[in-house]
Amino acid sequence: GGDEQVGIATKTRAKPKKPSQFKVLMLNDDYTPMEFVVMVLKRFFNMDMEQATRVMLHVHQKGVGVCGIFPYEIAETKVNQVMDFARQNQHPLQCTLEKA
Ligand code: NFA
Repeated sequence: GGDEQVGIATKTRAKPKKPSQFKVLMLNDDYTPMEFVVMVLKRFFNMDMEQATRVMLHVHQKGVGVCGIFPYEIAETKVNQVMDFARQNQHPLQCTLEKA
């Protein structure tokens, strides 16, 4: 018969694409108390006292530091949680995202 299905080859394999990762960065400022930053790092990034203190001092001395690396939605949520918590406590602490 003349009506057989003839078609072009179609690629069906999905490209194995990793979900892109985002760094959550914390920025230094002159006003947020060191103890508050340590509390934020413990509360939202599950750091212990030693890790939190090390990251806080790094940000204090270098101006910026990495709190963690997460898939986009989680990184976005962390940034919002930190910014809300800082605002509620009237501290100018800033947090942002950067593609890893
Ligand atoms: N620089 C702030 C202070 O001297 C402490 C701080 C550290 C703020 C890290 C923001 C981020 N009180």
